[in-house]
Amino acid sequence: MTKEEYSAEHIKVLEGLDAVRKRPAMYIGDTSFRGYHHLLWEVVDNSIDEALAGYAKNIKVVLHKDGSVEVIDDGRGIPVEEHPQYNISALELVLTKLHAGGKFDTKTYKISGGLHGVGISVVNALSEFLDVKVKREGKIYHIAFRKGKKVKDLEVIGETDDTGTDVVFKPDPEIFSHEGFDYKYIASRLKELAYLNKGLRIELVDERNNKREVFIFDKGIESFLEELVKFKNRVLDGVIYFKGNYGNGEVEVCFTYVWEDQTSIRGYVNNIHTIEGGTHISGFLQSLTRIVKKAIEKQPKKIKVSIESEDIKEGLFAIISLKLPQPEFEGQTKTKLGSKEGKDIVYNITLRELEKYFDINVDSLNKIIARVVRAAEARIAAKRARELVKRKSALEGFDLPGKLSDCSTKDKHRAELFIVEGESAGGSAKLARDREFQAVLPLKGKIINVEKNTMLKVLKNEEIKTLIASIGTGIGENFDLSKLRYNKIIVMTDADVDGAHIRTLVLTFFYRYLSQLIEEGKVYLALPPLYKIRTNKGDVVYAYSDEEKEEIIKKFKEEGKSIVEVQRYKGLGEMDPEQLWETTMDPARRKLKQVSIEDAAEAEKTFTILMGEKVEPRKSFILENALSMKLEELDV
Ligand code: 0RA
Repeated sequence: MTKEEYSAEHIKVLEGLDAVRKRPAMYIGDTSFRGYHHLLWEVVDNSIDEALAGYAKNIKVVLHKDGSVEVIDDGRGIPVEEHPQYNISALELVLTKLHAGGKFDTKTYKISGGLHGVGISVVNALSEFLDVKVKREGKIYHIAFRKGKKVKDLEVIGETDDTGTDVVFKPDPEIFSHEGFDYKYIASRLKELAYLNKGLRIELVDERNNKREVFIFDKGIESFLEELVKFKNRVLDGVIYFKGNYGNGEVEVCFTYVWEDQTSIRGYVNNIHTIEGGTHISGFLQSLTRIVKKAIEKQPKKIKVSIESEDIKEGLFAIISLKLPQPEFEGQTKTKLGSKEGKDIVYNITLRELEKYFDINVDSLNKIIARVVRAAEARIAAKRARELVKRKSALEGFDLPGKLSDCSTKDKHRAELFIVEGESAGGSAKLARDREFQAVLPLKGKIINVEKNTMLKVLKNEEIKTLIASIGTGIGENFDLSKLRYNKIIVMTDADVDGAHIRTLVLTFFYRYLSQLIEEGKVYLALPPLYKIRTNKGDVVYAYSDEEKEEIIKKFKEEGKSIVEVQRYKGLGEMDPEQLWETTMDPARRKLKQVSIEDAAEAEKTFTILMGEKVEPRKSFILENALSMKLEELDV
C-alpha cells in the first residue's frame, strides 16, 4: 500500500492510538496502579461479554514472569474477516480503531460492561507488546503489535476444532509509573465476576510464584451472599433468591436478614459494582418495604409500632445484579445508576416474584416481620433514651444517681464500675471495694424478669437509666467515648439462674446500645469463685471451676491433709467483704473475662429467645439451662 492509498479513515485510526499514548490518563483515568490494572479489566470485560452473550464458558488469566498478562476465553473468537468499510480484518480494526472496542457491532451484544469499555485498542496503544490469537472456523490466526503499531500481519498459524480468543500484553513501562500485576486485587475481582456470572469458570494462574485459583459458583450471587453473612446471626435459615425479565432488562436479586444492626446492599449493573447505589437499589427497597408493610397490616395480632423505611433496612443483606443494555451512570465516581428503567425493572420484578415467594414461604415472611418490628422498637427506644438523657442532664446538671456508690479518683483510666445484682450483693461489694478507684452500682432483681421485657421496656427501667447516667457516654447516635467515666465496666453476678438472666440482659443492652464500649474492650465479667476449700490444717483455697476444685482436693489429699471441707458459693452475698475483695475484686488476684462482641451477640440471641413470642424455644431454653444449673449446684 502506498502512502496515497491510505484512506482518510486509516490516518485517523493511526492518529487515534498516538493520541492515547500522548494522554493516557484521559482514557484510563491514571497511569499508576489503577490505570495499569484497568488494561487487564478492559480485556477481561470483553471475554465476560462473550460469556454474557452465552458463548464463553471458561476464562483463564495468566500472570507471566516477564510482566505480561494473558487472557484466554473459549468464546466465538474475535471475527477475522475483512471489514467492508476499512479493508482490514475486523480483528485488526478492534485493536487499532479508537472507541471501536469489542462492541463495534452493537447488535452483537445486548449487554456489556460499561465502566471500562474504552476498547481493547487503548490496551494495545499502551502496551509494550500485544499478541492476539483467535481460534475460529477451524483455524488459528495470529497478529502482533508493539506500542500499538502492527509488527506482524494477521496470518494463519495452525488448525483447530476449538474456538476462542487469547490476548497477551505487557503494559508499557514508558507509560506507567506502576509496575507489576497485583495477584490479590485481581483474584478478588475475578471471584466477584464468577459470583455474578453463575456457572462461569474463571481460572487465575500466577506463574511468578506458582499460585493458582479457580472460581466457579453454580449458585452465583446466592453463594456470594452466603459468604457475606457467614459469621452473622441469621434471622432466616437460608437466602431468598429470584430473578426476572422486564422490558429490556434482567435482574437477579438475593437477600436475607441478620440480627446484627448492619445493612449491606450491594448493587451491580452489567457486572459493575455500583458503589454509590442508584435506581435499581431504590426500586428493590421500595418494593420490599411495600410488601413487608402490607404484611404487617394484615397480621391477625395488631402490631402497634409504626414502621419506617430504615427499619426495613436494619439487618438486611442483599445483592442486586441488573443487566441493562444502555445504562447511564452518575455521581462522583460514575458508579451510581441513573437510568429510570433501573427502578421500574427491579421494583416490578421484586413485587411479582417476592409476593409469589412469600405466599409459599410464610415462615420467612413472619421472621422478617419480627426482625423489622424489633428494629422499629429499638429505634423508638433509643430516641426516648436520648431525650431522657438530655432531660436528665438539663434537670440535674451533672449529678449522678443516688444508687451509685462512686469512687473518689478523678483518674478515669484507673476507675472501675462494678454492676452488681441485688441489694445484698451490692452491700457486700460496697464494703469490699477499694473506694478510691472502684464504684458500685447495684441493679434491683426486678429487672431480671426478661421474659416479659422487650428492650423498649428495659430502657424505661429506672435501673437501666441509672446505668446509662453512671457510664456517662450516652447511647446510640449520641454516644461519645470521651465521656466514659470508667476504664473498666465489670458485670458481677451470682452463679445461678437469676445471675445468668441479669448478665444476659445487661450484655444485650450493651450490645444494642453501647456496642462501641464492647469493641473498645471496656466491658468485663467478674468471675467469682464457685467453691471455697478448707483443710484441717487451716489452708483456704478458692476454686473457679469444677475441674479446679477436683485438682485442689486431689493435691491436698496427696499432701496428707484431711477433712477437706468444700463450700459451694451460691451468691456473692454469701461471701464476707474480705473474701469478696480477695477473690473477685482485688485487681491483683481476681479473674475477669473481657466481653467480646461475639459473647454479647450470643447474649442477645439468648435474650431474643427469652422474650420472643414463640413459647417453644423459650421453654426448651429454660429447661436446658435449668438442668445445667441443677447439675452445677450439686454439692460434693
Ligand atoms: C464481536 C463478534 C463476535 C465475537 C466477538 C466480538 C468477541 C470478542 C472478544 C474479545 C475477547 N474475547 C472475545 N470473543 C468474542 C462473534 C461474531 C460471530 O461469530 O458471529
